[in-house]
Amino acid sequence: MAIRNPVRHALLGRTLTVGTWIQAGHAAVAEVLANVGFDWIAADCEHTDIDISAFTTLARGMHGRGCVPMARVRENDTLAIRQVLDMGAQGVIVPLIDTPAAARKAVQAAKYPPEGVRGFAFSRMNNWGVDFDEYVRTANDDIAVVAMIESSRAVDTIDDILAVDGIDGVFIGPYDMSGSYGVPGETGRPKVKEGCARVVAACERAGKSAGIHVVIPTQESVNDAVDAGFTFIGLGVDTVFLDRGARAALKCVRS
Ligand code: 3PY
Ligand code: MG
Repeated sequence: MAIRNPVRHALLGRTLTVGTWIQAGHAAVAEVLANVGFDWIAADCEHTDIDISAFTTLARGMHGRGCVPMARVRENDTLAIRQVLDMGAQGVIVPLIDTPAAARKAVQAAKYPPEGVRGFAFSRMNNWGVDFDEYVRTANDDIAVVAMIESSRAVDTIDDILAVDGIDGVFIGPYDMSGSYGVPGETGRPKVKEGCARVVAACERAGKSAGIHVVIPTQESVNDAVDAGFTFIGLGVDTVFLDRGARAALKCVRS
């Protein structure tokens, strides 16, 4: 079956895609960022007040603007994954996956039977039933499932996580990762970087994409991520862009 979601295709082909992250749940944020030209945008439903209703509004802001809407769901929860897929996500990024069993649960939530347990219903993504048959036929091949690797335990089991069919790639959460190594926020520490390098090497072996969130993008941090072999790069966060842009503007006047 054809893969129509270019991001899933890129994940499995280990081709570079660049996305960004939304924490402020207003449609204008989605519209502005979607117009910038990112390949994908993930709405963060884990560390924010973005609920399913706010997510739907964000997805509406992204659709038709050439980027693939994704959701970082609040946890590895079957209903959380089902709802974002029904309401606008073409991919899910599932936090804190550190065992193959957790990875399998995430994939099952995202796939229709027989591969998984996703429920069939009329929903926004099948045009409220108008495109039900076509959507059901293509969804399992179309939807990207990305496991977040955010702990030393996950690094230790990375080969088994990547071996789970339906996991298209992984995405490192550098802040949780640094916390799990006992150095919260110190994402550049050698033991954290070593953990990240083990994830990239495992992805190369498995033929799947390694991703990372470059939370504060600078030329150096982006070059580091690309040079390290990451091909699924989350660039910045709406709130960080706002903060940096506002500070830079104010500095023009104050300096
Ligand atoms: C982390 O750094 O842990 C994240 O989840 C960033 O998205
Ligand atoms: Mg995290």
